[in-house]
Amino acid sequence: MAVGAFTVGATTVTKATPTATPLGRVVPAPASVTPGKTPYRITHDTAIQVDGSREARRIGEYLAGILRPSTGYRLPLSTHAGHGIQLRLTKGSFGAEGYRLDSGPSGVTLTAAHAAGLFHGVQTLRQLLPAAVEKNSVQRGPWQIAGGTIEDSPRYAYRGAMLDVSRHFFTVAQVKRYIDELALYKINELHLHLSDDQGWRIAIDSWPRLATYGGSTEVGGGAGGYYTKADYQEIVRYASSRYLEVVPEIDMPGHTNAALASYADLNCDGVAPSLYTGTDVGFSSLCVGKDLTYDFVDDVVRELAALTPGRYLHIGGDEAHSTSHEDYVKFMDRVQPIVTKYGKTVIAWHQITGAHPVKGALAQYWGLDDTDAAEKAQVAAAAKNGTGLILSPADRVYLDMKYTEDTPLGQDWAGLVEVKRSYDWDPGNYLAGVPTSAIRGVEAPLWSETIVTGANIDYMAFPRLPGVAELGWSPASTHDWDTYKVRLAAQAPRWDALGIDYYRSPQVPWPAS
Ligand code: TNX
Repeated sequence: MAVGAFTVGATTVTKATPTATPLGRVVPAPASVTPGKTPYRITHDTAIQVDGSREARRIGEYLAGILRPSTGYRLPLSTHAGHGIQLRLTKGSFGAEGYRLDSGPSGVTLTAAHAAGLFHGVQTLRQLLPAAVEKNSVQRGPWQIAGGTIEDSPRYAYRGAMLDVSRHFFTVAQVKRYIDELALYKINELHLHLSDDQGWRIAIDSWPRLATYGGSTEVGGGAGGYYTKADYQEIVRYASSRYLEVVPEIDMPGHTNAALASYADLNCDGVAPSLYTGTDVGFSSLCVGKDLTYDFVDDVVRELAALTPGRYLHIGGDEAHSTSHEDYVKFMDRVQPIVTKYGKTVIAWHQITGAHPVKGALAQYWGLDDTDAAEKAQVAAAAKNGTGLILSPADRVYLDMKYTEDTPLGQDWAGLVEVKRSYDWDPGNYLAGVPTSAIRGVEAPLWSETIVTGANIDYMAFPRLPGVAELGWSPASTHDWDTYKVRLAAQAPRWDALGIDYYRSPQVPWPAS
């Protein structure tokens, strides 16, 4: 707080006026920050200037949608030059997602080469404003943005979060809310785990019982649910309006009880098992020897690929404990070409590296710090051979792991994962023998065996998710727990304003509320 003096009648009154949030106090940490002297102050006559492009206008509307309710200002969109907030798309060396923010007394300008960069810049701008800007009713300002320049672009192109909508089903509205939370931290990939033993969550026209029967329950025996094609497209559209790409996953050949229960013919013995509502893993397998299995996969992949504008299709491949190794390899050899035939890049859990990953495939590592050396070496060998890696070490970034023994939700098979532990590692040197170029990024999965409500999602994701987002975005040179925890703590009033529940870790110096 700065202290300002003013005079009322004959008395001089000293009043604390809030200073602007320092330019670098955002999550993820920007690549470069040059503080200036004088802040910009948003007032009733601020306008949001956009260039002629449709995308800049759309992002301007999005920004106005955040600022108008809390400031109470009109903040009209305009294409005329003048003072205010400017959003500009121009050629420049910003990269696919980078941006530049210039702030001074006459305005704030965000410049980027691509819309995603402008959008990420808007998230930075948002975090530089007081947390009350997130509220839905008129709040007191002042609405200052510190002066200076930020030049920012991501370390990794793939910065993901996964939501398991199979173990418990989440509605379109719940997924949209999570998308908004992810966007605030510049996450750009939303991986949806759409099928598992406990539920099939996406309508497939050629195999309708997958959704109507296979989607009719969930862990604990609740009603489950599934996305119609229109629902799924609505999620994809909303994600893309927040510059996130949807990565759909159909987990195969294990984790398939819901499909096997829906169609008896998919089973080697022709007998459909019951629906499953427990939390065991590794007991189901598609029938690798049957041709029908590949007709099924072809239909599912074809329909899902057609609904998905994104580049990727995730085929799972983890915990296939009921599939022999030989069958697993055979299955993956047949299924990966189906994915590429429909124009998608294969992603699979890192067990795929024990088979033959196709050219261009990405493997998602979900081992632990102490996963045995042979398994890590197999992943590293695949990486040397050209398989890209997404890092999701379970004892670091699995958002369903308990923070401490007392965490009411979550599991602990990978260990207890406090906030510092989830942040304090480097994706760049996590796996020995992996070429730097093989690391495509990081992803924080949220498995939902114990996660039932939107508030449960928030509590497990916050405050760990912003740390994973920072590992994916910020240069390694900014990595420092002691300064990170202060920036993280400063996010809490924003979560309060947004109604985001979070774990009040004693490791983080939260502001007194
Ligand atoms: C392991 S991680 C699984 C999931 C579980 C999760 C629970 C992975 C690829 N498989 O089936 O939901 O643990 O933490």
